[in-house]
Amino acid sequence: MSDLASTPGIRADATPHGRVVTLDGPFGRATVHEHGAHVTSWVPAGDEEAIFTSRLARLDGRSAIRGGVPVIFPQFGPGPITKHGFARSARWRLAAHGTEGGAPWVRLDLADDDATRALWPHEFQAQLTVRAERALALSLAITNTGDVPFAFTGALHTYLRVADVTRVRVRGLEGVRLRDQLAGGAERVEKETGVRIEGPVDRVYVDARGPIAVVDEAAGRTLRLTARGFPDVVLWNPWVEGARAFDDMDDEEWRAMLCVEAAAIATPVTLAPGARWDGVQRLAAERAAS
Ligand code: TA6
Repeated sequence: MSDLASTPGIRADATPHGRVVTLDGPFGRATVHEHGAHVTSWVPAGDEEAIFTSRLARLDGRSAIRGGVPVIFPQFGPGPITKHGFARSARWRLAAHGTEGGAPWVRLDLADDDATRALWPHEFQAQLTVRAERALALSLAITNTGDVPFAFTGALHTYLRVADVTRVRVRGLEGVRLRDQLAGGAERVEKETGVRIEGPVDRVYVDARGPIAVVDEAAGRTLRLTARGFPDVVLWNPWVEGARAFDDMDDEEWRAMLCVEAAAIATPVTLAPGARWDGVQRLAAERAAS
């Protein structure tokens, strides 16, 4: 592996909460924090920010960052351990980097330690690889490094930046069974070809698989998400009251975000000793031709 400082398109800045890495290549610029392996920005070349990070996000090296792409592992929840698991607030380690076809990439690793085993008694290695390609590609790999099987749920809890969520349509979910978390988990089948956000939304679309297009009418842009290995999709917006209840989100910011999360929730992933699972999410932006 070449020295990070001399690799074109990659910069790592030391901060009190760990290193912050910038990938700046021909296809766009991404920012990823060692804290949580948390991506907080993706600016596709010639376009505007595609990821929402709250201006009140706590960057203290302990809290989960409000916005960006929290890595949810080993539990989406609700469940016996910390909500959304511990990976998003753990210090990952910048483990590898390089460029491929001109696109810079980094890999961050997290392994079990006393603190994680106190919460979840398993040995694992997690790796998040971030590639600033034509699409921002996030690959999460989980390996069972212990000698007993374990099961986990997880997600790439992606906060998309939109100009006005009330004018967004989400395509690609029609006909998919969903669990409405705001209705006690009641299930129904999505009827809309373009799902509109008209109030608080918190849904798990089970076995969605297809590509998702977030048509952001007010911005004149479509954000496209494709995933492999993550069968489910979570759609979430806290709306007015929900945003007010967060002290790390500004009251009006609910309008500028929509979470569309590649997830493995409905059927936990079981890994035998030595086995590895991986999932990838790609995010690309497309402008409507004028
Ligand atoms: O992914 C949707 C969700 O699980 C919601 O239920 C909502 O609470 C959100 O995530 C944010 O969770 P957080 O723990 O980051 O406040």
